[in-house]
Amino acid sequence: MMKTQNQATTPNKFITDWVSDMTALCQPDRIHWCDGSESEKQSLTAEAVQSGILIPLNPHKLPGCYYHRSNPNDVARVEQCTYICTETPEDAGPTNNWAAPAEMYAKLYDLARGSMKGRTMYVVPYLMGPPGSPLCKVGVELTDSIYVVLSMRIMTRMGDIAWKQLGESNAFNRGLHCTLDLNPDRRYIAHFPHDNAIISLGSNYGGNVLLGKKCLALRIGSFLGRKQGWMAEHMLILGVESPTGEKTYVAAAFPSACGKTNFAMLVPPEHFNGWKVWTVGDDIAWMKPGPDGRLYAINPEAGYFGVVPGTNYESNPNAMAAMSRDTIYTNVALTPDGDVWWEGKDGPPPAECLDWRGNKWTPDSKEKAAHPNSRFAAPMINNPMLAPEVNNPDGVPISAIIFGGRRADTMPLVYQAFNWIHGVYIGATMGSEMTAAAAGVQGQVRRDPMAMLPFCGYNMGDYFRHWIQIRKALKYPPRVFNVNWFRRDKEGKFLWPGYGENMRVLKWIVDRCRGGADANETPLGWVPGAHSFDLEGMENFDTARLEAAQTINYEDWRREIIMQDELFFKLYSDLPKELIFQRELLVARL
Ligand code: GTP
Ligand code: SPV
Ligand code: MN
Repeated sequence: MMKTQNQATTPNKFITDWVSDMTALCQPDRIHWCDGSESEKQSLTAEAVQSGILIPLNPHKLPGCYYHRSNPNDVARVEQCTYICTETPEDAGPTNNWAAPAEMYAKLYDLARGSMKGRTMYVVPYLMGPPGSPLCKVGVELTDSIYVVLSMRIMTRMGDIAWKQLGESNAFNRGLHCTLDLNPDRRYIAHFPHDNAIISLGSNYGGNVLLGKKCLALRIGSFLGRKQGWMAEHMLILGVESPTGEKTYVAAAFPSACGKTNFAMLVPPEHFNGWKVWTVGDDIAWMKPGPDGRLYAINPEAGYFGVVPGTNYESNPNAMAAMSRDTIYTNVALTPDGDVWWEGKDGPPPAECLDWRGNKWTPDSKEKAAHPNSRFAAPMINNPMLAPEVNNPDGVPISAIIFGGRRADTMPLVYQAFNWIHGVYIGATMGSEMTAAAAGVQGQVRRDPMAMLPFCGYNMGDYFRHWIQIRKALKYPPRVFNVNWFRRDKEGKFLWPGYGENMRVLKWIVDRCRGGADANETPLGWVPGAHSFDLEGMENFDTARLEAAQTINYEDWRREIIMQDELFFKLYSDLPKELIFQRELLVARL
């Protein structure tokens, strides 16, 4: 029998019925309906601190910041436990794990039954997208994790604002999250696209449990987008402002831990006096053709769940500012004075600290102090370069789409697709080295089409077809580019300095979109012409390294095409013929 409960904060019958069904299933001791208020944040934070889930950080150095350690077996997304439960396996396609919806519901409800005994069930209403936007979606997450509630409060527009948008409607995503005992054998991230529902069990980490993010905004979102004529993409959105105040917006798809947050927060080098880069979003874009024939994008999120290691005042000062207050740090190292530390932070390492597992760490330790996938959750309003358009319900018009992976070889620093369909082919055949953002082997190159391999909620072949189709609704399709910040020399050093210097690549892209910069034709696509790529102010940079970064090595490309074929074989029966034709054209050009 339930002991306490605050009043349901919405009269919506669909909500109250569903919450009472899930209450009967999970049998929590208490229900807490979240309103999103400041006082609620304070009381939940105090409770989390008291129970040891959050550790307050030094209020002078990091005001409003807290520290969290996850279970060491629960530090990243788990693709092998992620399911798309469509009616048929063909609907989910060969790149997703599939299970029959009825069987999956039965199995997961069995695991969830009684799992919240002695615990509180939090009802977390949230919006994905600016209120009033035609793309904005309502989600409700039922969770027994106070860490999830406080993180969702940062990552989404959480609280009564969502009830207001929902009204009496039944159009909301139903998300159920039960922490269980964190046994990896009972870990499931299951999506039911036809029901707009998600069940996540047995994890308490990031993309597995902040259900608005990868589960709703990408997997369910991509499924809905195909039906409704829009796109849900794993893309950052940024605005480039010229010294005369002209703004150009671009969206870029890089796989997990391949540089989206960094690119979205880029600070131009000194040479680009008067140029500004504004962040609209750092991870997810929802895009829809507008009435004027351009492609418009919104960022559905309200915060950043960013990779911490490697972040410092040189590589990403805006991220450092964003995580300087009101931030939850997960799995970094904790110093004796209540500060946080990680590999790649400014300054020397602490003489002693506690590592992400809570063990004593010194600079002589062999293990890393921070987990490679340690993260910060920071409100986007902390970002000094937050684009004011982020709250615009109509979004921003996209001039360029950029694809990019983490490739030690083969892929040039930058090239431009000949046209839209060629651009779709480039995105569809993307490859990237695997990173710590997902559990599994690191460093191995795998195909990750449009950076959506772990996030596409339906058949990847149909997803490619959707990309091809969208072109028909666009009078002014974005130009498409490919970049690679991660090509290496023989010694294993990055050929291109990256980070702020990526402004030079971005500037060429913006110039191309505005019909400015010249380009040379290669078998891969257009590359910067001799005088259109600005290297001024890079006194210590050897231009031979740029040439090496741009080299097309035909031996590498033969291997690349064979690797691309592996994905095409897997998808063969669903693959749009246009892409096979693009493959033939590329082989002929090479
Ligand atoms: P998710 O949040 O997992 O989707 O990652 P992301 O795509 O936002 O990647 P992020 O910007 O957090 O960067 C991931 C890693 O790549 C960090 O360790 C960065 O330091 C590194 N990185 C980012 N940009 C560059 C770059 O231009 N050059 C090099 N060499 N490394 C970079
Ligand atoms: C990613 O893996 O692409 C992330 C981190 O952005 S998570 O939210 O854990 O999916
Ligand atoms: Mn991501």
